[in-house]
Amino acid sequence: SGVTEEDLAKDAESTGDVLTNGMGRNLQRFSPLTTLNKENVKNLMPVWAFSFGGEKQRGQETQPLVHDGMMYVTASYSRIYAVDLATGKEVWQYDARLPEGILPCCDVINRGAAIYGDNIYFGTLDARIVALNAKTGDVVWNKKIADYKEGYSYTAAPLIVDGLVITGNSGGEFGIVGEVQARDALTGETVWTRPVIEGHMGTLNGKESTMTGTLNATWPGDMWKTGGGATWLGGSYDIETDTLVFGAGNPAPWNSHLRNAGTPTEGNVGDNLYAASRLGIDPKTGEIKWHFQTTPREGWDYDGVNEVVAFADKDGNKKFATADRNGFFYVLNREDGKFLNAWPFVKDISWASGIDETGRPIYNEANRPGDPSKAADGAKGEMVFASPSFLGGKNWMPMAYSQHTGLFYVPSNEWGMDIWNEPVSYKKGAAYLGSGFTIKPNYEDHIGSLKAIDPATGEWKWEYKNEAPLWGGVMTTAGGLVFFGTPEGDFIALDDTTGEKLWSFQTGSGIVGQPITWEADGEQYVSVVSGWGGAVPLWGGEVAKKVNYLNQGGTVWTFKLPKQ
Ligand code: PQQ
Repeated sequence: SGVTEEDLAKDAESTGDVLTNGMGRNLQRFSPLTTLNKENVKNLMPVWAFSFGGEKQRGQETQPLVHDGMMYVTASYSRIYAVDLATGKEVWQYDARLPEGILPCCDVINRGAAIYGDNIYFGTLDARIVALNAKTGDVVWNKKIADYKEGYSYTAAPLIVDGLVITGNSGGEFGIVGEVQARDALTGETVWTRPVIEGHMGTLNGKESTMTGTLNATWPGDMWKTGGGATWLGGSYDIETDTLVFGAGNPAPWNSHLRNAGTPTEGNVGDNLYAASRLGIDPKTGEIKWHFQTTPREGWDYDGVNEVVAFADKDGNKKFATADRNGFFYVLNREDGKFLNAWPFVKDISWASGIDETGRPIYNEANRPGDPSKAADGAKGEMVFASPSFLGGKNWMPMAYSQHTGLFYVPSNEWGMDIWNEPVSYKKGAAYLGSGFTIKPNYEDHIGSLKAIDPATGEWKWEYKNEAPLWGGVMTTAGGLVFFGTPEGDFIALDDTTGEKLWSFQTGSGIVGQPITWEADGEQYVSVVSGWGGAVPLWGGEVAKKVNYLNQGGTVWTFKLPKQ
């Protein structure tokens, strides 16, 4: 009953299991199931709840996997559980022994596992990747991705393509270098590595392969050596074009004036490739096939990591869509990543007035935080109020695409920040920002905003407002439902065409997890993990104070309709 490449390839259509992060390689988070629908969802009831136990709580951002009568679910502090699907009883548990001194920037979270053959794969906060036997939880192999003492960590779900386990890395706030690595899934041996900051050398089968980009073309001096661009959200695989798609985070440090290689208006000098970009990568060799940079000369912490969803438009044209931290929703060509269109998906974007026909932002330079070296005291550059905040119009939490409505359901947040730059120099294992900031809500009554967006026009068909910032994944179904959770603890189903609330259930802690659905014996099940945390309570400034009453937790909730 080992999971094959074919099983992974048809995960989006097969309804009996959930084998990939994203509910299919296209990351649509769309289920063809209709058993549960607009008429009967009001009767949805919990069937079991599984607690992660212990005193370790904090953010539970995971997406469970379902296979062969078991659920595999990761938890905070690098834990993973196998749970009996029928009863909710634990079958095995594995806790990674984390060293003192790990440096995750944004909570001790994990976003999920991968499954292939007889193994389960998951990453740990000390920047390792572990293969476990799916039946027993015994360790098959355990490999180091990078040195946690330098600030590297790992929070994403690994990706499996053609017998390779493909991973990104975290650590962008510590001047690390973003990289994608591919290992043999059976042995854990490294096949290739691809740093995403130009000037760095890739490897293939233990030998140097090619340099990323052109040394110093878009970076001044040695800045590329500690250039950031963490590939921290993992990536996806587009089978149609045989391409891995990975995003790269913000360039380091945040202070963009330190990263200018010349006159910013000339060519792409100072763009800091390939930070704040999406990259198309050849899965066999690790060679970069294309790139699209969302925020060149990034200066607001607008990481370019957000997920890229593959879909077909109304005329059947194959496209990508991605909702960036910077507040713009992009549609790209699937063959070469070329820019097709972009529209705002949040209100009040202040740093750019739009995106030009080449895909480059039309900057509002007055909204770039000032250069501290030009300040009278040389210590604090001019402060600006910029929107969206550095936590983004949308952060890591995945959107969903419905083949039923042709709409994207985008979890967004309406907030801004005071931001200023400060002098900074690189020190191994220390924060490398050169910025200070305070996040503020843009509206009195809501920050969270789930929008239904038409990818042909950028039009918002409806908006569902939530008081606290939305921080969990979205799922949609052919039954006409949109599922998501709130930090206030409600797991909610909306009507996919009107946004009307059809059902909700209070889970006892904030939801920052990613819902799934599957079918067994003719019944449709829905699961979501509840447990408040992630970046908002840690970095949210005035917003964090506003939501500091929310309780932590760690529970998998599973629902279905009562038996007729
Ligand atoms: N992680 C969260 C979260 O899980 O709530 C939010 C963020 C991260 C961010 O806003 C980040 O900028 C971020 N950056 C990095 C990085 O640059 O390496 C890593 C992570 C992470 O691994 O969780 C986050």
